[in-house]
Amino acid sequence: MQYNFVILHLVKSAGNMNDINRSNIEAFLKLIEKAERPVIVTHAKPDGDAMGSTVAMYHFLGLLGKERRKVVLNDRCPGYLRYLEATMSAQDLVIHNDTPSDAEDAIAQADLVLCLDFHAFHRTRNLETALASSKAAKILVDHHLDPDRSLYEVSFSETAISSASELLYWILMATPQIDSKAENLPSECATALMTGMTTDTNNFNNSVYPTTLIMASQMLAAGVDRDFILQKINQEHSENRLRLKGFMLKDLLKVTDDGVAFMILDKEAQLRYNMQEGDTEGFVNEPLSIADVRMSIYAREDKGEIRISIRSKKGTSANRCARLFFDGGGHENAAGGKLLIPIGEVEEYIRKYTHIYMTEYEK
Ligand SMILES: [Mn+2]
Repeated sequence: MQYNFVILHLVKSAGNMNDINRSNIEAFLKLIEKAERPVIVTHAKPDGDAMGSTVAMYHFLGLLGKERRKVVLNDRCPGYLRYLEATMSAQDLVIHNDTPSDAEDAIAQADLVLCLDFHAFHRTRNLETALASSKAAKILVDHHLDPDRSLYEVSFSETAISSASELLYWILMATPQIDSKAENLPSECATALMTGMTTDTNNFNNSVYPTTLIMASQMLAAGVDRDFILQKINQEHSENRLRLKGFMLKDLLKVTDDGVAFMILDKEAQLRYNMQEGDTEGFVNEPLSIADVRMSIYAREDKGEIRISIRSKKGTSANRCARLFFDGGGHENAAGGKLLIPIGEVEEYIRKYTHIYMTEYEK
């Protein structure tokens, strides 16, 4: 087999991708070649990067002749990402929310599990138990902090990268099958990877590394239709979604003296605006446009818990705040978590603990 050392050298020198090396790539391909029933999983409430890396891996497995591959999701992706889902054969997609036992059976019967865009099994929600008891070999492709590498035969874990989709791009480029030519990627695979990188960087607004732009350039040269992707992710939403955004920014947004902005969305408002999964994706970034704001928190009432998204400006750690006070974590400037308190107590909680955080931990 020929391995392309130009690519290996490029990603090594431009980024910080120690895991993309010859022995890891060889081990990755060997596991796939051996597998008869590979299963791909990603985190619950899949976003563009989760779906992008998942769908791309699905098509790469197809290229390698893995006809019996399956994608197992905890829940279905939001509507604006259905164009990615639609490139897969419907019988290869199993969704735990719809058919729990089929999803668990698929994981139990898998002889290889590819884990994409999450650092711990619990991020897959209802798939956690099946993953933990699976004896199959596992491969990790992820860009979050601190994964447990002992759970995986092969792990690609890099944090100095835009997205799991970009990481998967460089992994695939280093394989003999793709041979460092983006035009060798199946076109559905390339579109999915470009989507994941574009959504996780918020269209090149954050987490852009030298390798990110090289990837974008190579993808455009290979004919990936970026206009189509941008239209799908930006211009296919409902009128309700835009009105909900207006309501949140005008009526819900509060800013504390510590430079923390927060919005708390209760069930009643979600019903009033007929909110669909994924509708508020990205809204948490908006308050960072305010000069005095260093961190933005979005709290949403969701089945029995309060889901928390946190974004911060450079120099303030969303990840540390999420770990300390919101039972979560993530990336340095983009993290998430949850609260198990009544919605009526969330404002007081956020005010109290972000005050402690900003005055005692961020000084
Ligand atoms: Mn991601």
